[in-house]
Amino acid sequence: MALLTIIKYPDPFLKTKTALVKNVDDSIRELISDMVETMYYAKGIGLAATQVGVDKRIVVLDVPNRRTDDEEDEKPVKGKNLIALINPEIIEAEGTTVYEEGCLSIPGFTADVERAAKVRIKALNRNGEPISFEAGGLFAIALQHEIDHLDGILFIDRLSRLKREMIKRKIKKALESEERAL
Ligand code: GNR
Ligand code: NI
Repeated sequence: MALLTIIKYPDPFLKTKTALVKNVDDSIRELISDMVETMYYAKGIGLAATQVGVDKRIVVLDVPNRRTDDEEDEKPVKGKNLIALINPEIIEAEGTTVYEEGCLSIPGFTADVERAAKVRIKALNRNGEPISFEAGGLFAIALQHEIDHLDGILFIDRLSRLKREMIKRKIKKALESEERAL
């Protein structure tokens, strides 16, 4: 087990479109364990390999009270909801929803982001077996946020040009004043 370093914006590695995992072997499972440890340490609900400087399509998530869809009568799942996905893909998307997102790679900043409300995901699990499931609510939002990271996309890239330029300027200012404080 090891803690990994989370890369921060504007590091250009965050723009990497990561590579498919060809073989789910012990080294991949070890990377997943390290990503899970890092996600919990950083108190995130998800983490993508891109954020720890690894050029592989792997994400881990633990969204509290996640539900697999947004059916009215479905009870929220209690406890830990840890999931690791290899080569995840969105194969269906439905509806739209807006949520105030944050990112461990852009600490201290949030913005309202519009995404699909419901998604169907296809991926491999830790044993290299194919899985597919539907997600709604915050789980669906987090899945889209993490899969975006694997394509080099940050939540600020999903904002209107005006809002994106505003938040980028704010982040730049904050980073500059951090620099001056050193
Ligand atoms: O911890 C996280 N919280 C979060 C909140 C709203 C929408 C997306 C997220 S993901 C984020 C962790 C992270 O940056 N994952 O890439
Ligand atoms: Ni993020």
